[in-house]
Amino acid sequence: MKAGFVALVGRPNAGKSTLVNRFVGQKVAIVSDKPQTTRHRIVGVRNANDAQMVFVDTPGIHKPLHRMNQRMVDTATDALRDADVVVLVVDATGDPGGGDSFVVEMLTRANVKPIVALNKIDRVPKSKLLPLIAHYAIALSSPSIVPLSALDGEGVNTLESEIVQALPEGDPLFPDDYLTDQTERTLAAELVREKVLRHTRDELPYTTAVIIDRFEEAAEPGGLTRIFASILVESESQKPIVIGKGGEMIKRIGTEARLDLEKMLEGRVHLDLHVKVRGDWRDNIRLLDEMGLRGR
Ligand SMILES: Nc1nc2c(ncn2[C@@H]2O[C@H](COP(=O)(O)OP(=O)(O)OP(=O)(O)O)[C@@H](O)[C@H]2O)c(=O)[nH]1
Ligand SMILES: [Mg+2]
Repeated sequence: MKAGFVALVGRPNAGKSTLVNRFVGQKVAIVSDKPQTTRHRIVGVRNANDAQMVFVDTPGIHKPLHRMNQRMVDTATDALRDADVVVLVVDATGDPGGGDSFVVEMLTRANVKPIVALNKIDRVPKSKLLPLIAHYAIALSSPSIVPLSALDGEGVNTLESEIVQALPEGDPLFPDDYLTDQTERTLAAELVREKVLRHTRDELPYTTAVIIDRFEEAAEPGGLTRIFASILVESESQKPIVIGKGGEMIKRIGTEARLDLEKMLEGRVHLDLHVKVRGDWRDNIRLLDEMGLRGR
């Protein structure tokens, strides 16, 4: 039996959360086409092939301009320290740039030899893949490199074999029905934020956070769960964007999040959303702590 922690790290938008969801077989991390979607550490477990892989999804590594972003990047670097295996997830649709070199240097400094997952090959011609493989082979002095698509699953089995091979021998760290450390409360906040990310653009995805004010569990299985949440924005001018014309946007966000939540909770959900202005939330220690964005 093999068991251990597998950290997924890389630049924002590379596909780390998509990959963790595929490995777990369930949505434990929200996904969007906007960078910096994941803001905290997310554990998702996979039991297969005589191994327990404890995946740790991390925020994308970027230049931090707010306290929130510093905590995000710290979360990613801390995950390296605790990992038995590190997977560097790379978006293979672009050419390697400064951000990619920064991540490679960080791994080298930390003395980490990652497995490289070249992701999104469903959108990359084979001719573009070879130079990229050569680039990472040189930059990280011949690591194992696996081209794959987290979206359609191609190559994911190969990555899994590489991970299992690299894991230490050991007993499982969690019971085999344990899938994630994310509470229903956190997942509820995240699913609302996912819909905000999906429907807004420009600075809104970065300046929005979701806080659960009250979470009333269903009295019986399949019963009604009542969730009261606040969507935080940074300025009065952002409020009408989230609310939309005649409340159309907030209604759409609420409906889509509620449908996801009803599936997750296997019961009816009453979701009550409010938009609040909190000018400094990205630098507000109390709010960041409350959101589970832990500092060092
Ligand atoms: N075409 C394609 N798109 C993908 C693939 N994997 C992920 N994506 C898309 O890439 C975008 C980012 O995916 P995420 O999983 O949120 O990326 P992430 O690395 O977790 O991003 P952060 O949380 O911001 O660091 C989403 O729009 C995904 O649907 C893939 O294999 N192929
Ligand atoms: Mg993510």
